[in-house]
Amino acid sequence: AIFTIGTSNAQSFQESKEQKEKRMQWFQDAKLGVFIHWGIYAVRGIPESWSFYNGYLSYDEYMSQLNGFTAKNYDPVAWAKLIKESGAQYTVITSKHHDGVALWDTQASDLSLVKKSPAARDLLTPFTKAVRNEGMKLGIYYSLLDWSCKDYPHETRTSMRYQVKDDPARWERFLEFDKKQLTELNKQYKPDLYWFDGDWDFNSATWKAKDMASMLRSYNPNVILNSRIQGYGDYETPEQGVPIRRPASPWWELCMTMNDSWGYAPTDTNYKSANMLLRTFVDCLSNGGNLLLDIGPKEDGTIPQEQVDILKEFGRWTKKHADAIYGTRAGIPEGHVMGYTALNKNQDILYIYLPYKPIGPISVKGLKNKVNRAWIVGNGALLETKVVGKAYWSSVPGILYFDVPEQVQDPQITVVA
Ligand code: FHN
Repeated sequence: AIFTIGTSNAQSFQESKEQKEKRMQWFQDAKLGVFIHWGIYAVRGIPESWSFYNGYLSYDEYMSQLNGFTAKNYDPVAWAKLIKESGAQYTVITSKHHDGVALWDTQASDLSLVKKSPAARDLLTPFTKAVRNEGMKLGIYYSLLDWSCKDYPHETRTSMRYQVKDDPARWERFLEFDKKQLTELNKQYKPDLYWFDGDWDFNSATWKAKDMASMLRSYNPNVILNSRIQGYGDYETPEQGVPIRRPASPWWELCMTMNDSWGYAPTDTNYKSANMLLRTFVDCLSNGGNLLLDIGPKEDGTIPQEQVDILKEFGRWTKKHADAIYGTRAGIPEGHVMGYTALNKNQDILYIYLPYKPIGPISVKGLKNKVNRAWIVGNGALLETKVVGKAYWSSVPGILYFDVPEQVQDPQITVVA
């Protein structure tokens, strides 16, 4: 199949199934990314953008947080190192959320932390450099809608500025505004991935999504786009929970918060434990997807300790179990083994993630091929296996059993290969 994305005014874009697979390879192999929601909402620790849109406080009160955004302890190199240490292979940072406040020195408007906050500098550029220095891929989050831009039709939940059909020229101006900002991001950072958000008010034709995708690809033909660009995305973007049914696409990514907030929210103490998040991670692996785990730094650039601790525990676990993470593919269907599974690329190693302390042996049903050996990932200890119920005259595969001795178990999730 050839997919064509192209228009008269932007470079046309064609790719075969094989080319797409090649373009998506780093993403499919990466498995873990870290998401960063950093903006003025961290000053009061309130929900990003939605707090004024939903009327919890006025727009002016919300925007007055600009005066408290200092970034005075911001250390982008330390951020990148911590993210790398977690085992993430890529990171996605909010360049602009729905509130319209840009983290870089945009020329499209004055609304940036550079021009309007005491931080008074470009916060995006040093981070993008640090990310690349750590050998990670760079993703940029960009909200297509902008509740501050006077040319965007929706203002708050209860007030609309205008209807697109009544003033198409004004909507055109808004699209040009987005295009100008995206062009700046393309030229300054050439991200490996764009993480769009806020496309829900309009359809693909109104967004001119085809032109937009084409324009982005004209700057970087290998760029990867998430699905929130109305039909022109490369992968699915579920939020806050692993889909119950395995997604049909081989490319998907779950984005998830550590507590219930995307940005810094000191009153939200509803943190998931590292164990809960690691379970979610292996659930993603077993269904062939990635986890994009979110952090919300404070206005001064400090990452909350709870979040640092979780990233470090991810780091311990991912380092030990690297073989069973990076480059793996979705596992065997449910019902064969009590636990999550994934396969290596060659499809000749089965990884079994055990999110519990086994009482007695683990059993695997329905393995038709001979098992050469079984071992504990990250430790190498060989396990004794035993097959029962396989008679030489029968095609029934029998049941494979093995014990996982206490001393080789991981404190979080043990992995058997
Ligand atoms: O409205 C946003 C929300 O604030 C946050 O950025 C999440 C991240 O996926 N996306 C939106 C809702 O889907």
